[in-house]
Amino acid sequence: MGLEDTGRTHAATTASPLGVALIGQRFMGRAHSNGWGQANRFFDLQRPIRMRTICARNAEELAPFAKRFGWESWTTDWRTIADDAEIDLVDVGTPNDVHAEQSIAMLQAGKHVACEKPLAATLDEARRMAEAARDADGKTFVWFNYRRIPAVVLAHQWIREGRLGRLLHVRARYLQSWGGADTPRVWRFEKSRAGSGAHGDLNAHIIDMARFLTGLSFEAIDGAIARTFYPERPMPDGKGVGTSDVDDALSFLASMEGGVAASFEATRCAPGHLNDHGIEINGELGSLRFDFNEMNYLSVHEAGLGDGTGGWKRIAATSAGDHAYAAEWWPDGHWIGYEHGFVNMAADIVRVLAGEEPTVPIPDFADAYETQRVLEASMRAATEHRRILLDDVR
Ligand code: SOE
Repeated sequence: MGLEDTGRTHAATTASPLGVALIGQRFMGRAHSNGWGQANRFFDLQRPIRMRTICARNAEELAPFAKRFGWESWTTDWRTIADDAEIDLVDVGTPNDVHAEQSIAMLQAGKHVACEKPLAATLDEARRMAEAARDADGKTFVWFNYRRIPAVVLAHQWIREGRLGRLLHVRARYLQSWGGADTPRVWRFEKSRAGSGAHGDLNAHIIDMARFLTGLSFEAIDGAIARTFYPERPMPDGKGVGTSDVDDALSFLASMEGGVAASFEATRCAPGHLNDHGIEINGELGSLRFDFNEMNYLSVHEAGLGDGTGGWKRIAATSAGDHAYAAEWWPDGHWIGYEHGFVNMAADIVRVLAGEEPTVPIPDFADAYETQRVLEASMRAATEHRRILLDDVR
């Protein structure tokens, strides 16, 4: 896209608005609110998004939050959302232990549901959510937001076109640094609320990414190691210490369909790795590498160039016409960031609800349940110190 092509005008739509409610107001509340608001501005959508209600527990913070992000109203009682006929879709952006209760209630009330990842705190809850989705009229979506980065979409396309040939090897990591000894014992360190630690929070993303990019399922977890480095942490109110009973790091080796050998690592205790995740996929004809810290690029290597011109190529995935979502944003080479994944996802959700195809598939509850099975299997492999077959985890 040339510079003169920016500032596109958007076609006015007369279709009925899609009424959205969001439950949750913290980090994901901000990311999702921004997603719904910006999607209206940057994408030509068949149905405009109406940001009807935001729900969270802290009334004092909620009113200014609603105003700032453009929500029409707010409530501290999430159950009232089920009765609001103006709401078509409920976005569940709460801690993991309430995903099941809230999502199932909303599906039973006839709403579409977009739930934050991981799908649930436990496999049982995830299974109940997938079953409720199967029996409901509403559609479901899970916020694996990194699928919606243009360079990731390009990787998906590259593999679908067979450019890597037979896939052989996957290597994925998700490292963060915020979980050191001084980090307060917030809900993310309570097993009863989060389900697991770095595993469900971070491995969930790269498991989804591996499944999405390769299109292959997991067959076995061949070995895993989980560690809780800090079993006690200072309480958030400053009064004493509390138990942290989740993993601070979990790494595992897996067999995927077709004999693909895969490795995954997650920790929140890697100083200097602020939000460092990436995936490498190696096949018979070539390799590719995505690194979030260079999220506008996809690195690719095509094997077989034996004339001395081989090597890695970095593709800037920012060109309208060639790269997903690029036409909606800025001219070529004007980078996008973390928040754009959420905006792109909000737009794709509206497309699906208007009967259109999303840019690339959005995981629904059935799909995210498959990721949850891999989470469960690898946690079992770590705690039972043995190989776990995915067929035994349902
Ligand atoms: C915290 O570790 C966190 O916000 C995750 O929960 C998100 O899913 C990840 O994208 C960024 O880090």
